[in-house]
Amino acid sequence: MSILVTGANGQLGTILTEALRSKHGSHKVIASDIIRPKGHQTDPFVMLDILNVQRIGEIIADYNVKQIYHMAAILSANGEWNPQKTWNVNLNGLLSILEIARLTEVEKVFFPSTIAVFGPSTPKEMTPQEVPMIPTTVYGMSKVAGELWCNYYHKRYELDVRSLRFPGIIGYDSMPGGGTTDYAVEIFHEALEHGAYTCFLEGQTSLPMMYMPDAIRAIMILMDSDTKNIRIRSGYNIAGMSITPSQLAAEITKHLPHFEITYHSDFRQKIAESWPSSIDDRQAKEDWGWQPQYDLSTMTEDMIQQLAKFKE
Ligand code: AKB
Repeated sequence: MSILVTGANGQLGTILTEALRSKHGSHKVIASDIIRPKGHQTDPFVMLDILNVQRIGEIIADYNVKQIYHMAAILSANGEWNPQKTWNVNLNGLLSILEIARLTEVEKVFFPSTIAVFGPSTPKEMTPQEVPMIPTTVYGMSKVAGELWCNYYHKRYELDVRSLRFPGIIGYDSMPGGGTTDYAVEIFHEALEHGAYTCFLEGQTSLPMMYMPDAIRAIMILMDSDTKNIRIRSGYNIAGMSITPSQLAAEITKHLPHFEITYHSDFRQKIAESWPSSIDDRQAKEDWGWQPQYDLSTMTEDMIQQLAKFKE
């Protein structure tokens, strides 16, 4: 049996593939992406355009795939440059995965959802699990629809599909691409390389974030949990920390006293303002024991230590 990761060259996909390989053995985890890996990904790697339904089917049959981590997606900021393409990749890609999983021997599917499913009419503070969801980005729209399809495939066909609503992910070993929360990774690289960063969000914009090790642990715990504990089949709220660019900059300054931040907001500011500032993840805690391990201070310390090693 093997495990397929789509979008394996992405920020989360890269690290998730490594984690799954350490757990299950390298040869059992098939990394796939539309672009060739830049170095990180080792074999087995297969090229896969998620809109190529026939190719998905061939990979699942050839490798006897029993679990799929469907990470391929276009993120919030990039999605706004090409709404139709984003809808097509994000929603039709998922529908192909769900349908092939239903018709084959695939036992479990993981679908990453996001805080982008929420919109301006959603309560901003400690956003509950079940709330109005009228997002303003096509990425958010595709993820709301995706959650509903996951729920549908579970209820109607008993497909074991599980999902998390990720906040912005901060990590040192892979770069985000095209998201609204990307500033929280860029800031570390710029702080270490140039001692300064111009942030594309305003200083007081509070957003939910999570350190990469917590994000990977959340996926692993969720996917290993007994099916009877998984009461939500759309997407679970999960929280790590809630931070603003100025709080993050102040924390970085404790380690790099000469670091300077300036602000020059762009279209991503509006997207950020439509999202929650903090998340109520009680249901994930109750159902499968979710507990984050990193806060702003421990995450910042580790990020700087790890990145400094790379830059030596
Ligand atoms: C983005 O900013 O688009 C993503 C997300 C919050 O889903 N990081």
